[in-house]
Amino acid sequence: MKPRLVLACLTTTAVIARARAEFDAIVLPGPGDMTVAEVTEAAVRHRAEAILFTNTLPLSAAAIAGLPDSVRVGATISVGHDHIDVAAARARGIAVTNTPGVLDDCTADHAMMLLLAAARRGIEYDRIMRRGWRYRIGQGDLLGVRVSGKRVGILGMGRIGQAFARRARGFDMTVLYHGRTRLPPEQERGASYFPDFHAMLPQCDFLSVHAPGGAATDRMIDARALSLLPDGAVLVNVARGSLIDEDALFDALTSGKLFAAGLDVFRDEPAFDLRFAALDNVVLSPHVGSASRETRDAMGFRALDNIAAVLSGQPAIDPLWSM
Ligand code: 8YV
Repeated sequence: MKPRLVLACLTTTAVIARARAEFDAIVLPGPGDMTVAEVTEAAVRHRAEAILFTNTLPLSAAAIAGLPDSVRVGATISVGHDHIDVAAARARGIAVTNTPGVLDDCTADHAMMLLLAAARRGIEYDRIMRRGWRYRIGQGDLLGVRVSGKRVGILGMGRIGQAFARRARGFDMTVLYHGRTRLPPEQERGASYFPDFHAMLPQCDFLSVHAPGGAATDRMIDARALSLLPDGAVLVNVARGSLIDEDALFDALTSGKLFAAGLDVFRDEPAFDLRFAALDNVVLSPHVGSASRETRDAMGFRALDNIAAVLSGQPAIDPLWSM
């Protein structure tokens, strides 16, 4: 008999096919990801042993308490796990896993795309073309800011931050970083470490956010932090919207303090703050940092590998808690 799985999120055809081949899988029926109530109902009805989901499912302590005893593992198709109460899962003995490593390059690519588009006004230029152009643009009109050779601060120098640093070096940028701990030299690769986040900010022409969400980093980028950046800086966030005070960011973008921002993540998703959509100096994307075909397949497969490991009595590959 195949193990029983609730597939709670929309994912790629290849991942769904593998889930169906290897598991007795309940595949979500609707057009969207399952809600907590739907997951609970499906898990009870199906006596599910595993749940495959992503960050659209808030697995709070209450949600975990509502799961049937049959559930042994929950695998999120994401590296971020701020949507999961890991302590509550641990208390119930439910293994929880994420998908680190496989999405670093694509997420870093996306951050660089947003940085370049924000600095060089990619969206505004595209809009001019789609409206037919046909007027003169003077040498001094519609100017962006130079990227090459500038200083970029990286908040959160984990795997994705380091992948972003590699790209920044390709643009001859000077890399500064802040994180909880200093990296060993072979990972730091010449980047300057700032144990004090605020001390780094005045030196950042660009600031790119790659730290985890959650209470410890909530609103790290607030009005004070933004005021410490040089005038005309550019902010990029592909990590979590919770790291930013969005009112303060809106003020910094409209006052001219920031030249531009590139935002992939928001405090409320998908109901993001529509004030940002009205600003020409903001490049927006709908939380798609990892959204290449190859990477989304790799993330889904990694999550299935984790489930298969746990259900066969092996240790999880990417456990969020361990014995
Ligand atoms: C999303 C992410 O999970 O891995 C993460 O933590 O934020 C992303 O990869 C993915 O976009 C699905 O929402």
